[in-house]
Amino acid sequence: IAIPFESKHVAILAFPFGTHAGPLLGMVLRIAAEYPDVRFSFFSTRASNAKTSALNKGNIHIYNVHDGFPEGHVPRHPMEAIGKFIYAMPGNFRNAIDEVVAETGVNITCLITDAFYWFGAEMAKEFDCKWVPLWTAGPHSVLVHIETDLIRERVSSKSSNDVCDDPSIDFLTGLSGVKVSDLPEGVVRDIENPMATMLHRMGTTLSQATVVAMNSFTDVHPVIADVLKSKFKMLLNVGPFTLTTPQHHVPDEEHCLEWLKQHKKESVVYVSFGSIITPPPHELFALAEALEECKFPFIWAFSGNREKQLPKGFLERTKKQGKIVAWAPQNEILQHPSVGVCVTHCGWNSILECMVGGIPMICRPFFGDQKLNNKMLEHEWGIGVGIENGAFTKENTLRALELTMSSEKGRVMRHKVLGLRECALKAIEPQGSSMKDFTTLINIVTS
Ligand code: U2F
Repeated sequence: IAIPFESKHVAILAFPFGTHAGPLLGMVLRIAAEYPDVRFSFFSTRASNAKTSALNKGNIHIYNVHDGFPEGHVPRHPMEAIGKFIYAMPGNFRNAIDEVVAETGVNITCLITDAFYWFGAEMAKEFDCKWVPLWTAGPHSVLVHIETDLIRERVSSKSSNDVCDDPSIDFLTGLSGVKVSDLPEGVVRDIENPMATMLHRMGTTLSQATVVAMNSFTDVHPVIADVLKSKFKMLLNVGPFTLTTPQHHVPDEEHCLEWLKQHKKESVVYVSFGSIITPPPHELFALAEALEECKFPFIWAFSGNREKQLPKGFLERTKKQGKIVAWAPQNEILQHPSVGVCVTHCGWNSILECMVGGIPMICRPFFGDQKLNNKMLEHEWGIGVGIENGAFTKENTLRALELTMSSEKGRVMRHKVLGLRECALKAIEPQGSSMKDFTTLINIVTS
């Protein structure tokens, strides 16, 4: 029987901050390409759609949703923007979806959302459709949100009987050695803010999803993958997205890749703190001093004010040694053989890109899942080293650079990360786990 044109309608609800909407759009691009007769309506804010260059394309239609602010208001801080947006949802999404359904006359048959959106469970019931949340970070971090109630209960009873004020959460399979101080804020402390409430609600509703998709591959942590499988109706590891979905092209205006060619194998330090973070001024200063003194060539993705925030004369003195760019073609840089280490805030996308590139990491986490990611990089996978005492000083940064670039420990780290790279490449072979999971995902979304 011929299926009538656009009888299927997939609505996609993106989280419009950090690196969330881009990977979600990439996943949708891949699904949509295989089913041109299914309509995909992608909803995010105007600012987010502009950043991901989301344009109407074939069967993908892009819509702006209200960001929660009056017209023309510019938020002073990312947290202000996030708070207001959370306050505006799900109403803003619901209004936009209702308009599109009325306009097209095609009901929603599948709802794909950022996993943050706990209300997806209820909305899917109302639409009588499937709910497919995408968790854009690692398996260990979603587990702590699922187990938040248990963690809170155990930790409060522990700390009242115990002298220890940083208890471990080793009662959770796969997370031995993880302490409360490694957890995202909002799990145990500071639990009332909008982000914390959203993540807590997410943890209690993901089990209702038709399937939970994750930007990961099974061998990242098979034990936790099994635990998650027992919590969800279905878990599909469909990453790493850099290998499984079309990537947003970052222009190389400053010719970083050409510059890398002039350097020896594994000799260059790459520095980036993702899309939200700029380290505090004294740490930027210390990092710059360490880079200059270590003499390793470097590329630094630096979005701040170079002249004001870096040491006096630094730009002039290091113009041969280093390259500073506002936004780098990071994914390609991390695949280049000249790169020896990545200094990172431990965002999940950067970690996956380092795994695929076979690059060890120096970790300076800031918020959310980043401390937990740092813990896993150091203690579970042995492919990263944390900055001593958690903040850059010239001395501790020099020690971390020395360790990763020139010591036996660094060599072992590189060996281990190359092992993970192999696993990622295996997962995307035609019969590999991520490829199989992607096929299942496409079938569920489009059937
Ligand atoms: C949030 O992460 P971020 O956006 O801060 O950081 P990443 O997950 O590491 O993603 C950064 C992406 O931006 C790219 C880089 C990554 O794909 O290749 N990029 C670039 O192309 N050029 C640059 O100069 C710098 C970066 C959050 F903060 C994290 O804690 C979460 O783990 C993450 C995923 O949920 O989202």
